[in-house]
Amino acid sequence: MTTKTTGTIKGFIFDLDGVIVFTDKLHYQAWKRMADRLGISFDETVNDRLRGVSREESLDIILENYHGLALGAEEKRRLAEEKNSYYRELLEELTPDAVEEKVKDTLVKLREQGFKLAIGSSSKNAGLILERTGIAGLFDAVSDGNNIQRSKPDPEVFLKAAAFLGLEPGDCAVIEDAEAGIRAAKAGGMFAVAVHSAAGCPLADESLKTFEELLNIG
Ligand code: B16
Ligand code: MG
Repeated sequence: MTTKTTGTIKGFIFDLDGVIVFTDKLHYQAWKRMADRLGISFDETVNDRLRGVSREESLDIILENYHGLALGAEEKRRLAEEKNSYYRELLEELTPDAVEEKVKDTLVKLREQGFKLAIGSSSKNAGLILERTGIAGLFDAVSDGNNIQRSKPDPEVFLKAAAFLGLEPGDCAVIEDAEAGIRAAKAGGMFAVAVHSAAGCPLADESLKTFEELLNIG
């Protein structure tokens, strides 16, 4: 990493799925269960396109490989609900061990250094995930799929997170594993930090190899 110290960062806004906790593999299992039932081809490559994308938009991407009769809005709503019920079954098995120690340690250190921390997630299940993993208390604010009208790459979820923290967008760094999230951060005027599957994204201001490198930003 080429450490860029902007000097203006006062808060960090973290994507949840794929950054703080690897629920991405649970999303995959749940969509796969629904897709298999309908005979839809669905693999990790398609799954990668769902990162940071809302439940409804994810379903539309999966249905690109559905060759049955056209589905109406009500049938699509039921399919999205079916997937969500499979996903929530899997979330019930989450424990605090699902969050890596190095992630928790880094969050604690950032707090000790005086930074404000928020979640900025497209998920409507963010509250349940934070509760099951026991890390809700590490964040000053949560902006998630329940308080937005438009999903990433629209910046709404991050702009709301910054507002909840009482900070200007330009004072915030966003940590993301999805290109849609990096786009959202840049559209919102924030410093965009890419990790995991987004690392190397040319739109990002910074790419990290390890989560702990966050301690060098700001
Ligand atoms: P839900 P993030 C996103 O979370 C996931 O990456 C994406 O795969 C999912 O479709 C979306 O949340 C909505 O999730 O169905 O639980 O409301 O990466 O923005 O934290
Ligand atoms: Mg994500």
